[in-house]
Amino acid sequence: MRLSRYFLPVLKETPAEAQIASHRLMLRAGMIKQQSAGIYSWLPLGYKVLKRVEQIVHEEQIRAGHIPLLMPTLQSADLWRESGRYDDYGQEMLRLKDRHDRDMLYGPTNEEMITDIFRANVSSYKQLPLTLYHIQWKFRDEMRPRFGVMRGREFLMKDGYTFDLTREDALHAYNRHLVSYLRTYERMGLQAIPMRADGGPIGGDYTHEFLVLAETGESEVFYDSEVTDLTFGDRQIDYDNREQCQSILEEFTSRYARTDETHDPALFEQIPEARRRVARGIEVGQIFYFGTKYSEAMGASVVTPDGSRVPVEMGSHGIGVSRLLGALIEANHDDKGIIWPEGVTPFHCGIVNLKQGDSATDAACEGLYAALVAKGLEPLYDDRDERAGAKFATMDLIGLPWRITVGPRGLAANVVELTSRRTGESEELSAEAAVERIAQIYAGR
Ligand code: 5CA
Repeated sequence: MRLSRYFLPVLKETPAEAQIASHRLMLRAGMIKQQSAGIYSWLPLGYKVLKRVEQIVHEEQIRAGHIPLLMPTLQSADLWRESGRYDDYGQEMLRLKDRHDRDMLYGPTNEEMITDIFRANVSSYKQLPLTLYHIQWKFRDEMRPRFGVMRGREFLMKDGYTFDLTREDALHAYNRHLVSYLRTYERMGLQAIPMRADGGPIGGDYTHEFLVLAETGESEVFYDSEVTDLTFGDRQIDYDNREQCQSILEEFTSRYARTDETHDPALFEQIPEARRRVARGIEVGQIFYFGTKYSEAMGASVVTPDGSRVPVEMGSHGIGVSRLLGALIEANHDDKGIIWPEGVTPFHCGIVNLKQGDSATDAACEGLYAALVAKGLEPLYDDRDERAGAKFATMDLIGLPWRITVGPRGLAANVVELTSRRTGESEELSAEAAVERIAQIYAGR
């Protein structure tokens, strides 16, 4: 993409309404525009990152054997009357009427609808296990929408629903989700720690939230510092292997790590004092096992091997896809702007032409651009007729992990400059070597 032809409405001023870095930077970098409280347009740069995050979520869900589908945002109130949640959900639910005066709602989550799909189509244990998920917009009329996409009213969520014959099978589905989430967040360059939590309006007494530690997080968390040493790495996972999934769950959840809802001071005090941590975190996902809460209420049952009928065992598992952009920026920025991890960056690298209009630098930049594209990479070429300082400031603000700078002096010596956004370190090398290096960095991503 050439910047002169792109739509990147960066702001010079720091927006007064934004209280935290990620909100400020998303506005300044031209990623989002607020349309109403907690409702945003995703401008091209923001949309691009959102799609990258979504793509990683899809790939990891499919790898775990989960099946994508798509349910609508608008739902009939009648389904929610069956589960009893139409009245219980309260003011967070956006309720509306269609032209026939029928009660509708904008879905805050989809347990009822997926249970309806299940009961209409599945009746035998032979069709289990089954995990269906979608990535769809949700609406929750939050009392205090704030911090940009972090606590929106309209937000993008991945929600997956598991159907199993027995409690044991359902717990394996829970473990599988925990493992797939660890992998998902790590691929994005984020550490998200599973912590014991509370079921809230979804229900269920067995649930973990995934938290990214950040001073600006909305949740208070209590944990043993050893949990921050755990990494998933590139382990090979067989998602059908119960022992393997169970042992990963134990590895990541046996140490104390809880949100304030489930915090137990007496247990916490048993951790050696030097390892006790009280901090704040951003909840980027939550998994729930709730058994037959919805299947019983809505008549979703299956015939068992002995011919009897039992309500299906269920769980639901969510990732805050749009919130993740806020969390990623909270965890990756400095005073100049965003620093995207390579896994989610909107463009693989930037190209800065220090002397736009000079035939030699223009030609070198075009050559670099073509060579990067030929390697399957997506560069953002700043071809505007601007001062070098302004070009650097834009690149630093939007946070591409790598920048190639091309100027007359370097070209005379046959080199360009390759700069890491994270470390600020630069290196001079030939244009060909720079392309090779970038290609290597992204190989396999
Ligand atoms: N049905 C279940 C899981 S499928 C569910 O709705 N879970 S949830 O309520 O925990 O939401 C899942 C994730 O969505 C949360 O962990 C959080 O990351 C994200 N989320 C929830 N509310 C908001 C909001 N107002 N703005 C942005 N993201 C949100």
